[in-house]
Amino acid sequence: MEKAWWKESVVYQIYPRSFCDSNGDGIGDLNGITEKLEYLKELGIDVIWLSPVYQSPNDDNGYDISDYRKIMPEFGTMADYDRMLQKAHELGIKIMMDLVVNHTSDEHPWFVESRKSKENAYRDYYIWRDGKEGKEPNNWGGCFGGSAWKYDEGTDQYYLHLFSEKQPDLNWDNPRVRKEVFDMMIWWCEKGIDGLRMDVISLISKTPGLPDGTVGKSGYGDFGPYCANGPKVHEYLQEMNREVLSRYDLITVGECSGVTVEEAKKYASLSGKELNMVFQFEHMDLDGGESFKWNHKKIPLTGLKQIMSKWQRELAGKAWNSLYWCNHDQPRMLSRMGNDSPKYREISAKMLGTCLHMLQGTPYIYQGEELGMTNYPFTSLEEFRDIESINAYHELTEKGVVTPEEMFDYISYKGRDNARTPMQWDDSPQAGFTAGTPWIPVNPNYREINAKEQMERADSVFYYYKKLIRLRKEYKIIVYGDYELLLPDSEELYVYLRGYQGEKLLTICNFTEKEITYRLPEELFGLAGEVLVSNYGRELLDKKILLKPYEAIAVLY
Ligand code: TEU
Ligand code: CA
Repeated sequence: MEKAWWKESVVYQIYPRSFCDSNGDGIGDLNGITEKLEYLKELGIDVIWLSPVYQSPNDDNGYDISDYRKIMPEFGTMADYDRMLQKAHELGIKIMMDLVVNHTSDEHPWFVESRKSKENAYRDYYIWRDGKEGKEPNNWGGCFGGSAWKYDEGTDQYYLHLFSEKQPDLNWDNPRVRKEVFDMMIWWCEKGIDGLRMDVISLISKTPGLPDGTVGKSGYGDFGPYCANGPKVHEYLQEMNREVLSRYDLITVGECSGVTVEEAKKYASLSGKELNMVFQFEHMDLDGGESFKWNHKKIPLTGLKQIMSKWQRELAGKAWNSLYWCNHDQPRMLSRMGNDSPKYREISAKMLGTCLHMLQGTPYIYQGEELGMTNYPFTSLEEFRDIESINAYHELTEKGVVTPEEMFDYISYKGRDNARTPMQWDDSPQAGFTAGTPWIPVNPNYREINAKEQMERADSVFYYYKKLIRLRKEYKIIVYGDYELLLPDSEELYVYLRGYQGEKLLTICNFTEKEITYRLPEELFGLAGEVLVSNYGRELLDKKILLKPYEAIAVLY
């Protein structure tokens, strides 16, 4: 397989609002990130994916952009940005920017113009339609509740917004829109950025006619089949690749809700006509249900293994995988598939890290994951900030679909704010995140869980992650080896075997707090194995071993 730096990299995601506040206003900022670059250097990551830092009214925390070429004043200035970029580069760290171009903010000048009149030169930058018999143009619901259409009195038409009503969808079928987006991308590339993470890029091409979707529990139709992997998405991404991406040496990942392996083979084909890789959602959606993700179910391990294995196997030699357990849209994986009680928190965090980092693909670490940060212990609705959780709470309880008690439990368990509480730097007030009042409460467990404590202790989650990252640099089998799932039916163990140029790498992860006997596969009998990493400090692996709670071990043969 052809080697590439982005296949060998480890990416670290920063959610700027919650990373580090340098000026005491309670909001993380660019100078805060610059201060912490040495910390990331110590961890050993190669690339930072920076969630949006552009000018935005913050209806969806920066995923609603009103000026793509300006920095949000709360985050600093363009000079601060340039300093951050320069220092990152001096330390050998690359910067991947978030590209949010399925939609803009309704405060973006294009939309301000567009809504002025039907004749306006920018009208066709967005998706406007007449109502049908006094109602919305079709039955689609938006991701953040309600209809996906908003009526605009001025021109007596509706505009489409798959997310909040302050996030109108751009009309990618308009060549002028594509040209504007590509020009803006070139502007950032010329600044020297190293990569792009593309927000819901799978949704940019809508099926003509915008047919009604199947109605779900919310009472609205599902836009998925008519927006995800739409008819022209590959054509547009190939155009983007020709016009922009191919001219620079970038790492690119498309966030592709609704993506299947078949589609991913096109988006992320090794032929390089579109993107390097995609973020798929299948493993994260395993605990979803009738009302979207709102429930308190657990991801079944057999299901997780089946999906991870499908992606490992099917993309092999054809396309490239991304690997993630966490991001700013997901609750903490440690509280979801690990065990966040004091007894097992660290050991299970290391197990989850091992399980992900020994797979094929480019791993993404979300801020705080390397410390074993957990979900937040919510006690009231006032502690939530996220538009998705708040809207869903009101919509589902008011419709009587879910009781308020149940819904509170669901958003506490699954809500995105679990990932967005401030990064825990030390045990001083507000976890050293801010000298002021943080925009969202700090998790009270910061006194035990924080970067300072982790860095003072050799057996911490931090140093374990550091080792996982280093192993990927040292052993090509981790990056390029093939993959075979063992024990597919075990609801307790995730075991897989990688192979590369005559070597074998066995990874064993116990996802339970039980002690479990494990027998080595016969093909490895008699071979001398070298333990690459073990969360219990095990130094060799016998033919038959008693795995400890949440034990993980990777052995090279
Ligand atoms: O997320 C897209 C997306 O699919 C989410 O709506 C996801 O389903 C949800 O967050 C899971 O709870 C991207 C961004 O990552 C997210 O932060 C934005 O809110 C969204 O796009 C709109 O830009
Ligand atoms: Ca600040």
